[in-house]
Amino acid sequence: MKTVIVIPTYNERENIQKLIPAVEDVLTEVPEKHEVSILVVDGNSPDGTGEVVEQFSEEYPNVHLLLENEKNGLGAAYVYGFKYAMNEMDADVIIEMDADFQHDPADLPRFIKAIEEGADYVIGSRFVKGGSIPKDWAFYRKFLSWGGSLFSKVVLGIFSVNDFTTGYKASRVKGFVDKMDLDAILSQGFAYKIDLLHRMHRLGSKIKEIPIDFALREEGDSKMEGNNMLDSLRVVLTLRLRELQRFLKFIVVGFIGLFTDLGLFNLLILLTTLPEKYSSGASGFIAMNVTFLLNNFWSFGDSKVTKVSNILKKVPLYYLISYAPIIFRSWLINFSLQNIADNWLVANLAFFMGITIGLIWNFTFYSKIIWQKND
Ligand SMILES: Nc1nc2c(ncn2[C@@H]2O[C@H](COP(=O)(O)OP(=O)(O)O)[C@@H](O)[C@H]2O)c(=O)[nH]1
Ligand SMILES: [Mg+2]
Repeated sequence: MKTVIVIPTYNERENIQKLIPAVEDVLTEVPEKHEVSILVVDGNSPDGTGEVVEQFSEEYPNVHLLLENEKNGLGAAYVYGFKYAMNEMDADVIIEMDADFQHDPADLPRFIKAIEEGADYVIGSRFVKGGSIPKDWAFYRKFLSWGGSLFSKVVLGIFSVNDFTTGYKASRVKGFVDKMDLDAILSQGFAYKIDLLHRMHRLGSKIKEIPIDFALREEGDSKMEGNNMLDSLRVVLTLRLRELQRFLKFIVVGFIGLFTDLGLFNLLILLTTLPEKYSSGASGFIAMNVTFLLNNFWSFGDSKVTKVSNILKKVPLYYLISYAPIIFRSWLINFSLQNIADNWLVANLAFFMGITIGLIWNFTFYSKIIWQKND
């Protein structure tokens, strides 16, 4: 397994001088079968961080330097590093790590082990049992950090994660990072982390949080941009809004499907001699295909399937998913009439409940199985 530790730097000369040997030291504990490299992405630091890394790369063959033209933000640096790690270094796993010792190199083997044990996305979490943020942080800083994660959790509905803005992580490339359009990441800065996490989650990655102690910076100053908070808020809300848009479009498609079905059914019974049973079957089948196409090219258009062979694979799945709630609804109505009361109101309440559950069911499985988001 090839692992690349991507470390972005800007004016981290003092830190990187100590960090590279420290990481190399820890890597001696990692089993031989793992090939681990260090890729420093330097934003053309005026303090000569790049030169230091270059010297190290002569001493250690697994140390690489990627030089940006200028400081472009943390997200931009990582995207550059991710692409290089995948395309030029053949990475199976990418680890994100800061250069300032806020991330303890001693934790590295735990990340690698967790991936080896089957996790696709390992999050070094400060907000789980055993994890921590610096005690010396002012109350407002602790609150912002914790509150920001709670906010993201609730708004994005990703309840399995407790730390949304931690920078110490490991991601599996195959099936996950390689499926993302990294150029479409929502932020050039710190907030890219939230978008990346959201994408990993949407791709169905197996997420594991491991506790980390987030230390104080050893040398130098934070490069965190002042607009960080607002930018993160923007990313969280944009992601939510996009999801909401998909959902609203999906509801509209549902209505179009309903009217197509009803219209065709009436046309068939009025204009042909087909028995009602077959007319209903035919109109339902056509409506289902119409909704597939509308969902594919519109509601879920940002992850549409275009290759005919892929469409042919997805369509039967779509039928299966979509028929399940219809069968369930019939059962629910029957059950309610027999067990609650046999009247019009109960039948309609059960019908409405069935539709609501069906909507959630369909939307969930369309999103997770048919149209996985990978932009
Ligand atoms: N290449 C590059 N590295 C950056 C940039 N911004 C921050 N870094 C590095 O990213 C890591 C995390 O940044 P840091 O300032 O410590 O963020 P903080 O821990 O949130 O205060 C450090 O190693 C920085 O040197 C950037 O714009 N470009
Ligand atoms: Mg830092």
